[in-house]
Amino acid sequence: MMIGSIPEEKALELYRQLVTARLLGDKLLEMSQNRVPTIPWVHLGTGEEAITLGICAHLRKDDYLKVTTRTRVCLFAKGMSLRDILATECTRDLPRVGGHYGYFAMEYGLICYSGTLGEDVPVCAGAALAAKLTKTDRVAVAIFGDGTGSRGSIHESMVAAAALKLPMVFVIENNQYAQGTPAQYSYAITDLADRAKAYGFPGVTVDGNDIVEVYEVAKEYIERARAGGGPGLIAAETFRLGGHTPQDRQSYRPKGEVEEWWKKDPLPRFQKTLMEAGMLAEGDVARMDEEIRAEVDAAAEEAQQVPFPTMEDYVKTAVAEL
Ligand SMILES: Cc1ncc(C[n+]2csc(CCOP(=O)(O)OP(=O)(O)O)c2C)c(N)n1
Ligand SMILES: [Mg+2]
Repeated sequence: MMIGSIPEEKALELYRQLVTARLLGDKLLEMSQNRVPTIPWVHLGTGEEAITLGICAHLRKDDYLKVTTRTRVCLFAKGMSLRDILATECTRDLPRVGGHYGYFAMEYGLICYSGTLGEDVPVCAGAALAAKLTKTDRVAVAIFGDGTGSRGSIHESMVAAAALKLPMVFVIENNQYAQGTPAQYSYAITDLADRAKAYGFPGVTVDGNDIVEVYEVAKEYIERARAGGGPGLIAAETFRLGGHTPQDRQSYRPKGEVEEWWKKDPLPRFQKTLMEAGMLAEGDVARMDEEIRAEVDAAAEEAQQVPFPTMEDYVKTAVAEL
């Protein structure tokens, strides 16, 4: 049995990953509210998880990936353990991931995301260039927000990636807002994938809340890049279901907008697809939920046992990285 081109086993794995990412985000919020020392900026991506997970389904551990701050809870799909993710979030495991909250972990091909938004995309393009020059078949994927997508660093990366035919996929995670600014205020075009034409590579807009569509398109774009066909742009339409941060009062939102988007939440949507296909039953949903909750709880406990780094740890890592 298949869902589109997704084999049943893979579809069930994706479902499990969607639940895991959601519960990990919830846990992060709970920890920050309970004053567990965490990274100060809890930028949750509730409802945006299908994009990173649909992409990671086609990435190897040695491929390069730059996520957004919202989708860092999906990094288990690139090989990080839940414990390591939460230990990083608790600022305990920082030297091992490069001493930065943005996750720089070459063992998982993770390019650090930058707090200065967009500065990380040229780094990702550099990784794609390295992959090409060293004649490996690695690819680099850079995921960034709709607000970030207008920065000059992204434009320059796209120009270079096109000219050098880099094995790279650019992904705009259009969650409709950059803090309080709606995406339609920032762009004179409605279809952000149209930008690809100007650079000379393919572009496509997908429903980022439909993991099946993301999976199919990501497969095509990543396979093409890996085979030497050059870069591409995927504009994934989604929605930031929560505030910019949990403290955001969201007074800039039109009435009813959030409620409408909750109806398109990728998690129950995919659950319904799997149930209709007979791959998932009510009992499986409840069982998986319980199992994953236990895994996330255990990871949170373990993460809080990881000692805080010492200055020596940082120095050791810095020297080792050189
Ligand atoms: C270069 C830069 N400008 C401004 C900021 C402040 N800032 C942090 S998050 C954010 C919104 C980014 O919007 P978007 O790229 O759409 O990502 P989203 O938060 O929606 O995931 C801004 C403006 C920053 N961190 N870096
Ligand atoms: Mg945004």
